Amino acid sequence: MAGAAIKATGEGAEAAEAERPLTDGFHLVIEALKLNGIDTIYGVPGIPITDLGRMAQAAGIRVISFRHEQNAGNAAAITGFLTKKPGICLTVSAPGFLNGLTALANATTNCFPMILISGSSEREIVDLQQGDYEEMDQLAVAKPLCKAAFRVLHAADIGIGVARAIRAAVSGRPGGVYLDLPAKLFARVMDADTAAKSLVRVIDPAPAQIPAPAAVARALDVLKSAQRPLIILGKGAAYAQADDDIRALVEKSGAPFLPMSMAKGLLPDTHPQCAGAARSTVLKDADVVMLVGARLNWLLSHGKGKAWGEPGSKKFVQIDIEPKEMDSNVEIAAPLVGDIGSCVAALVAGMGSKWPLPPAAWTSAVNTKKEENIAKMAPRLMNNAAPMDFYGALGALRAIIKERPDAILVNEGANTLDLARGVIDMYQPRKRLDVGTWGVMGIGMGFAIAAAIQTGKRVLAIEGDSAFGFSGMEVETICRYNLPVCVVIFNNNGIYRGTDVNLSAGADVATTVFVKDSRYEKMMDAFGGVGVRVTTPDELKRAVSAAMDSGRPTLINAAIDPAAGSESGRIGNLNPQSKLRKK
Ligand SMILES: Cc1ncc(C[n+]2csc(CCOP(=O)(O)OP(=O)(O)O)c2C)c(N)n1
Ligand SMILES: [Mg+2]
Repeated sequence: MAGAAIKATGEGAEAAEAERPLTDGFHLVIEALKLNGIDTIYGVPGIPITDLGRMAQAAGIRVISFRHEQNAGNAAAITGFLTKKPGICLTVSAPGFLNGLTALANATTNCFPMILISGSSEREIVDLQQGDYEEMDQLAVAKPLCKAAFRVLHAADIGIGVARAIRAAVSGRPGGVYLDLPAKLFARVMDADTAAKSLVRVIDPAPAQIPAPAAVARALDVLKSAQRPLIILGKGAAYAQADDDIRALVEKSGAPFLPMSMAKGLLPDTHPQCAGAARSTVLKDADVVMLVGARLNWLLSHGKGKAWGEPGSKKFVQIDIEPKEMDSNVEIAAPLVGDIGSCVAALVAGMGSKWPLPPAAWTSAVNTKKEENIAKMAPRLMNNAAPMDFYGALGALRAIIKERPDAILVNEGANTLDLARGVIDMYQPRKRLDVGTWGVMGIGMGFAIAAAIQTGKRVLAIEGDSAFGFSGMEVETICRYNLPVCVVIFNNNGIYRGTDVNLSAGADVATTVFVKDSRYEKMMDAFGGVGVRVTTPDELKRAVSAAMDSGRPTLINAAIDPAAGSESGRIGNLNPQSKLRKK
């Protein structure tokens, strides 16, 4: 192994012994990762992991250094989503660790497999709280925020520690894992042969979880009983990489389907059964809803309330790998517990060749609604007004993705997010990456960088001006690694809108307002990329096309009418209002 270069020093009779090859903690961590197919690490260097990054790079792992750990963590998280292997984020102790922790918690919430590996300070000093350099009991802090947390104290345990972390991240419902490596561990030396034997290759890290035949039969019975079936595809379905079986399930069933944000493109949004443009109709009127890797959380109004029509009017079939997910918000008539691929394959097999199509009254009612809504939207997307509104700008970007369906779209913001999700059709699986379950700002540049690195495809990041600010410094990282990322900032001078006024007589601007007409494109210029400012949809389309053709790091500052957005985008209903506030 790589550590064999180190020789023990000794004297006299111990000379032979001294020639025994040795290795150390640094090499063992790297070898353990490589043995398990880890080829990329995202992180920020510093004590005690600077050499670990260097040596990992020397050993052939791609080590991508970021400007802030949260962005490195987000890159690792989305790598997990895209590859089904844990993405690795490497951070320094206490503050670096905490910076990475938001991404780890977000990965766990979104069921993305990732491992946050963090160096930590000396246990003896930390535990006696004697004020070590970057002192923190990181394991205790991480534990409630991730799926599993481990600490390795002995070099001989590095292999097993890495193996446990990998298996914990990807098996069952995937999630974030914390691996604590105290500084002393890296320099610990051990006999190279013994060390090699201590490494663990994780066999079958995410074993198939086959659904019970009775549960499959029950699910099919419920689906068959439907007069108005609906299939909802969640990002769990996208993660599963069971694209052909999912398509077969949807097409055999003949049911309208609704993709959740990151499941868009599993089947094209232009598919005749896609009910994305008739969302409120299908949610309200369906009588049987089959959830495929989608949770009944806030994003689906918890499966109840006004959006879901008459109380008790629906039966749910739910496919999920996590048994606890069943009945989380409403009764599930047919729980199907297993991995999505196995469950969907079993359903397709059970449907046979004579599965009845849903009543035409249902599918044609959905289609009528859908066509009505699409027709209503069309002229808004064609408007070439300046200043641009969201729809005009998104109409241009929608055309770009239609022309380049294999490009990856990253998206965050409020209006910029909600409207782009609705307007931009996706055509291929796992091409839309966004704020996920938490609606978190700050994923933009980390996701974009990892998407470019993992897939080699063009990346288009559509960012609200506020959203961009959370990770904007990583444009330097994009330039440093010369990544084919085009960032488009929807610049409406603030959060939701740029027109708010300070309610007091004070001189400060309102809390949601930024510097007017900021020249974000100069940030990209500063690092050698292409910076462009555009004010019309035509200019926007031209600039993005050029960026997608060239693959050069590009930032397009798109001036959007500061009055065009609405408060909180499409989720203003979640925003508490003061009864006392004057309107
Ligand atoms: C980490 C985090 N902090 C704060 C928020 C609250 N938040 C939601 S959207 C948003 C920014 C919206 O503004 P912008 O990105 O400019 O989008 P716009 O609506 O203006 O298009 C903020 C700060 C959040 N979701 N996540
Ligand atoms: Mg904005």
